[in-house]
Amino acid sequence: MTITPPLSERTPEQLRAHVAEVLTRSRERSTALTDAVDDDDLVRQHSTLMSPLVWDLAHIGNQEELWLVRDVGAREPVRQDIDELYDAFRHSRASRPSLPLLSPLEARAYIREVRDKVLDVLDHAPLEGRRLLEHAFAFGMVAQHEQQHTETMLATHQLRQGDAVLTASPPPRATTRPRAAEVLVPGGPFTMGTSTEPWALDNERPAHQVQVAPFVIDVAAVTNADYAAFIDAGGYDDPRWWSAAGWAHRQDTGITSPRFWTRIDGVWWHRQFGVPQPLAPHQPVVHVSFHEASAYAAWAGKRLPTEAEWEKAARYDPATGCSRRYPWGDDDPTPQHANLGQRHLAPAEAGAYPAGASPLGVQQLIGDVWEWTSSDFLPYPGFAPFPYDEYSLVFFGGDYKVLRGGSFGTDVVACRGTFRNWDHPIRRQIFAGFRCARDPRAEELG
Ligand code: AVJ
Ligand code: FE
Repeated sequence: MTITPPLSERTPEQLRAHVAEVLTRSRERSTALTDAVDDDDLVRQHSTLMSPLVWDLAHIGNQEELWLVRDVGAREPVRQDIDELYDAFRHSRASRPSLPLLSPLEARAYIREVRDKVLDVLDHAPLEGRRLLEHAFAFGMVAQHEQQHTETMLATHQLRQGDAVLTASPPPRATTRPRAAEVLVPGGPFTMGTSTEPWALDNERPAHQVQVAPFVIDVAAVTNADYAAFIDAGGYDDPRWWSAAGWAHRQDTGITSPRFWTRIDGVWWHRQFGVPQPLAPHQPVVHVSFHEASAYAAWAGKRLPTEAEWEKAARYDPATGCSRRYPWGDDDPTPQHANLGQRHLAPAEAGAYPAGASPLGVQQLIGDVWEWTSSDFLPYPGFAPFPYDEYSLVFFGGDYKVLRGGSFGTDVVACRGTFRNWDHPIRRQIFAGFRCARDPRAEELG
């Protein structure tokens, strides 16, 4: 294994090599996800929640063109005429199939032409002088953007009807049973967010101190078996466990189980990327809304963690009082640490990544499933939009809950201990699960 210095200490040559590597990896994945289906499938809308896959593909290229060809590279536009079509704020996802989009052939040619120019820009751009260029931030932002859309495309694949087209090895099994089901996280100050992580996005900044009261958090995410027990206990029919908005949503939609679940002769099955599977009891539950997560937690006598609690569980090192980059330390994730990057097409069971545990013993905070928190998506004190308002600013204060930690479908480049995701509390198509927390009992504080 080669030891590479942190991004902030790399030479321009090392940064350029790293950028080329992450851009290549993201393009291999978007190519694989779009080559896996035929053209008819690429232009079709598999769900009104999602864009046609061919829209994501050209949108990836258009963002890359805007930031790296035109802004950083100061080159002539490749296709200025299509900016409007691929502006996510101009057209709802539901309306995108009826737009005069680039065909699959045109979209592939377009993103290739943009990428060729970008690799040339990468060779020549100074990696200093502008905040956008420092530590190659703009390149890192574009690579993260492509990987965010590959996860979106993976969610589209999960919604797609028809035969399975994606394959991957099954996730690892648990090698250890966690020592305890819960851990106590001590109260006191904690540094949340970052001012030093070079590729952190605007909403993760700046680092700031928060006071977090002592709390107890589950070592593992809620599993399919745990969640099935909630269903069997009548959890979906008991308004006591649901918030007013959650209960209204449950009544309006008639939901009685996570998305993609069906019960056949008393046995639960779920469909994963076109393959019906008997429910794996020890894997984290996935495809539940914030409302379902909150109802489960209430039924279990617990609650969801706040965003600050989640991040303290993930980053706080009681030995030093400092915040780590990841639960296991400051090293970038490896396949031993976490289930990331679509290496597998499912979350791994609780206990499968002991090397990824936090100092306090909390497991699998990174990877497997995005974890709903109880927090609204709001700016940190001192937030400044960068480099554009539409990444974060326009979403603050909306009807969004924060999710943390990344899923099996999140690439390493788009996953950090500080990374913040958000979605509407009713959404279930994302790879979201949750873990529970609670206030400590008096005798636990002693
Ligand atoms: C951070 C995942 C909520 O996909 O809507 C992609 C990321 N922003 N293109 C999204 C994003 C612009 C964003 N999320
Ligand atoms: Fe986008």
